[in-house]
Amino acid sequence: MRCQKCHQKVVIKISRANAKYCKACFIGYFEHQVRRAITKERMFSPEDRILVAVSGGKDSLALWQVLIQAGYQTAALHIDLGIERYSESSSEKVVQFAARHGQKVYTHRLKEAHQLGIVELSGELDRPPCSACGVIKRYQFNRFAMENGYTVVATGHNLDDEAARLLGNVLRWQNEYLLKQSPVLEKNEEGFVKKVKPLYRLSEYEVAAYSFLNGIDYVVEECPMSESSPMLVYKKALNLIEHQSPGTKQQFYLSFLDNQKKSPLPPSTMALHSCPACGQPTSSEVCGYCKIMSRLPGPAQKVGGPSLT
Ligand code: Q46
Ligand code: ZN
Repeated sequence: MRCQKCHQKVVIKISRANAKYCKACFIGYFEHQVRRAITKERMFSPEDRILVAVSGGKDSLALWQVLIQAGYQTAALHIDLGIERYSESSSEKVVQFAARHGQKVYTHRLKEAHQLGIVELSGELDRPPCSACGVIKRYQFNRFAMENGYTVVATGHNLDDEAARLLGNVLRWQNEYLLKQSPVLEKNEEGFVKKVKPLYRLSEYEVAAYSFLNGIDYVVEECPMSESSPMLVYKKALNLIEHQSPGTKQQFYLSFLDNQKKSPLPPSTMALHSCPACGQPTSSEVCGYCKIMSRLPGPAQKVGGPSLT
């Protein structure tokens, strides 16, 4: 089988686009999709200082690599969740990647900051680990970016992540969440820094292939907590449909984005203000992060910025 662009040997078939590529043309296609996302959605420019949220997995490291190669100014923030073997190998991959590319990575360690990893912390709170993890990560990325002059936070969410999230939001008709489901969330005066998802047009399979073909050394093991995450069920459901009808996943998510541009949902009526405990923006009395911290046992938890190395 020959590449549709240059007739070299095919290394990947992309059913949803009815395309087949050799290694060089696939890498070209992948990077073109990222560039297209950045320009089409006006994500950032070379003047921006980009904070990449890196977990050590394929998505965030592939994103970081594309941005470095394209010459953007980047640094990364990694959250060490304190999950024994998984967090150790994730942190190791992130640090090695940064060293190999001469880039700066900051790490926030949950166990150093709170004496608890995400599993123990969610047990204390009687809350699913992924829900506590989401609050902590969003808070730390935003706060770190604001306090250190980063103009954009970039995450490695791919098409599968976004389609699964959309399915979850649609199943419950969560309008407030649907409004935030965009590859770009602009900064606002209340203190949210701009957030972007440059891989939103690329599937998980394509990101894995790109990482493999580029020799990116990422942590292959998934976070052990993902087993209990509802996102996994939504992904499985969408994969089942995608298998029967290739292209459905991208149509589902990208058509939602198109419709949002043509006839947007009514804007949020939620008013933001500064959290009285930490100053970060929130629509509740105190922000989700401070609420979590106030419920942890022991001496009052520090809500300040991350302890970094
Ligand atoms: S890292 Fe955190 Fe995910 Fe692990 S605890 Fe859940 S949310 S599964 S992206
Ligand atoms: Zn707060």
